[in-house]
Amino acid sequence: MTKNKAQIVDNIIRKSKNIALMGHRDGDGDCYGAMIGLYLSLIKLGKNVQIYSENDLPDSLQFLRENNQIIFTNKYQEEIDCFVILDTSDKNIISVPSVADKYFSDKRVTSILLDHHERGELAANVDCAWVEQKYCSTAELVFDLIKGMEIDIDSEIATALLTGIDTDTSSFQTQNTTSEAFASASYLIDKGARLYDIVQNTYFNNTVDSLKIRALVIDRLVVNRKYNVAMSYLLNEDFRNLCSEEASRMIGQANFLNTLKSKKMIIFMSEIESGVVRVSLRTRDHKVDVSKFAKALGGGGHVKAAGFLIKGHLIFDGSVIKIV
Ligand SMILES: [Mn+2]
Repeated sequence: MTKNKAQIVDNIIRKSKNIALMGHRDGDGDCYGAMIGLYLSLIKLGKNVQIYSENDLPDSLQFLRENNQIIFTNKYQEEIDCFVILDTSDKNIISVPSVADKYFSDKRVTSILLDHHERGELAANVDCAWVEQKYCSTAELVFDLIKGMEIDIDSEIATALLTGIDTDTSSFQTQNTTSEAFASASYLIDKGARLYDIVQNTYFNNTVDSLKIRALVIDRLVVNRKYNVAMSYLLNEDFRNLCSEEASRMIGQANFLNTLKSKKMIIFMSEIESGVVRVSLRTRDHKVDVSKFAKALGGGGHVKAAGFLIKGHLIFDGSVIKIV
């Protein structure tokens, strides 16, 4: 299956001239790492490549463009003949939906999905969906793709792809850390991937503001003893005085809470913009599948890490956290 998909994607890419790449909203290390790794690889094949993103790279990932000139766009371009979506199978969280819709409805554009989340509705919308949950990260899938295409992996490509593998496994600690993930990482380090830079930029990057935000999250932590579920939250007003960079650290808060011992589930809620609450679910309990909750509530993700968005305002009335 992998071989066939890789071959099909290889063929589509070789036939295309102008390729657009797009990830999901609030892109993380895997989303941007996979996109930038693929971007640099396709440039080597002589393709014209655009990365679509609604935001610029977060500060913690700026090191990925230290030695190259990658510019993101959000403007529709008519000449695109191949559209690649990475790291999400959920149409609702795609980065620039207005442009994506145009490429989907354009018969001249061949669309490809590269993802390691549970197969979602996007898989049925594209011409070729290569979606496999065995990959720890989309970056690892892209690594297999470009290695199969015999593209020369230089230290910039290697660094971008290792960023995806390292961040999506929380530095090889999560359950999706396979021997293949280590083997891919080892290969990429041999190709010059800057592991030390990745770790310094993505894990040792707290600011005074981000630590104060964490203090709020810890202070608001409550445990529902009946269900053995721990919860915390951030209000929209908590973000108002902070730079947007801090708002992108919410996934980090959920992962941080997930270090709690013997809890069935972590629920972390944050009003990421006025009237939009992101709920992140985490578990380390082998019997719990949080993706089922997320899916039932219109979101998605993995067995151990998932989430969904709810329209409404987050309110804490002194005893109960409500979304109204
Ligand atoms: Mn990912």
